[in-house]
Amino acid sequence: MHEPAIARLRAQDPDIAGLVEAEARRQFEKLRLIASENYVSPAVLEATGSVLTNKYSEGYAGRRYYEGQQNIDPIELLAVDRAKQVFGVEHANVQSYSGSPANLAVYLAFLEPGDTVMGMSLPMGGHLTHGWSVSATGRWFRPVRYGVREDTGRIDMDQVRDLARAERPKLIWCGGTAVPRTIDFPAFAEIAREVGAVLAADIAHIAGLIAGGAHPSPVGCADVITTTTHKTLRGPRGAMIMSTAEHAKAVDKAVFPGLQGGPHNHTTAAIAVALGEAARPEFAEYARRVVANAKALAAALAERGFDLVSGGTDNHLILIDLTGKGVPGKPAAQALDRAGIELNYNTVPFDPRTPFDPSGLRLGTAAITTRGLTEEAMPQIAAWIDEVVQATAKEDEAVLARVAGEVRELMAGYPMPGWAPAP
Ligand code: DSN
Repeated sequence: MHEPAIARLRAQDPDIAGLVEAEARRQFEKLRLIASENYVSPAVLEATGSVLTNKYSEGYAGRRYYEGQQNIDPIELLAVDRAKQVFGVEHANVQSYSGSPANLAVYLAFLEPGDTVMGMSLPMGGHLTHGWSVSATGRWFRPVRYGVREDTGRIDMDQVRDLARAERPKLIWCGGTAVPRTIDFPAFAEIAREVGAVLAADIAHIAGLIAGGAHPSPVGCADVITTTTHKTLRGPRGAMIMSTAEHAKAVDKAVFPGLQGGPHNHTTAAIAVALGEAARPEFAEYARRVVANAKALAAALAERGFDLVSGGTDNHLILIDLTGKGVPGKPAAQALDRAGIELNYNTVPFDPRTPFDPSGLRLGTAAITTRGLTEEAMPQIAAWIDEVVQATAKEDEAVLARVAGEVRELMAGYPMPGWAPAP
């Protein structure tokens, strides 16, 4: 049973309703370890599915290009105020459609085409929009890229400093999509100041941990901070850009009218709801548990001989190099999915394989922590991953089917926000 209910959808469009129900059941039964995913609350779902989707609101509160903003303006102002409070920032823009558009707005606010941008290389753990070659950001700007040290798997701050001094980027990105260790925001800030670059922190993965006090904040270090709202922050699919007051105008102009038309007001309301949840003491406890679970899972995997990039984790994310297990990331991820364990194949630093068939697996604990799993469950999860990876090498489908049943049985004991099996 979906919550909020989808009875009218079922009556009017059983095809779509059936697929929504099937997806909900899939999310209920599986061990969801994709590091960028979560389960939102029913309140966030209700806001996302509200009549606010009917309204156009180009502009900002008090300065719109459409009439009828009596309720939209206070909703957006609430979202902005809550973002300012939760993250302790001077300015927040909550209109970006998602993470990539938010990052593009940073380029529009601070750079001209052809300017130099420095970001973490994608296969090392960065993001497409930090200047990777296939992204507009790597084609329209001049990218220079840093990575991690081969001996530690941690960001090579000497390389960051040397490259910045040599290339004088106008913009430096820190943050990424496969970074298992704490980002040293003060060190990045020192380098950016020295070379006169704008420092942008992309905290999409760790925003919830920062909000909950389980990761240091880039506030006071970064000039501009971007984040999606749907990963550890546990809100709807959307994004925010935060900055000092000095850059507020440039950021807002870049989002609208620079890149976008009307904001998605239903998403804005859901972001406000999620930020309200993130301000509660329970959320700090949630963030602490996400990290505790990731550390426990990393330790259990290491005990079973898995090679973890950087040797472990400080946050919600674990990156496994499967080379030593003799199985590439893609077949392992596909087998794990058949066994009820959902994660993604991923490049590892210095990967000799291709991004579409890489050596690694990326996993995270944000979603399973929302379901209520604790550190005690992590050795069992590591054991299942180990069994399935071994079964992949032997093409043993029977093991996968057995594990899928055991996973289903475990997850049946942990309620899912937004859906429950019919009584
Ligand atoms: N898709 C996001 C992630 O999985 O990390 C990045 O854009």
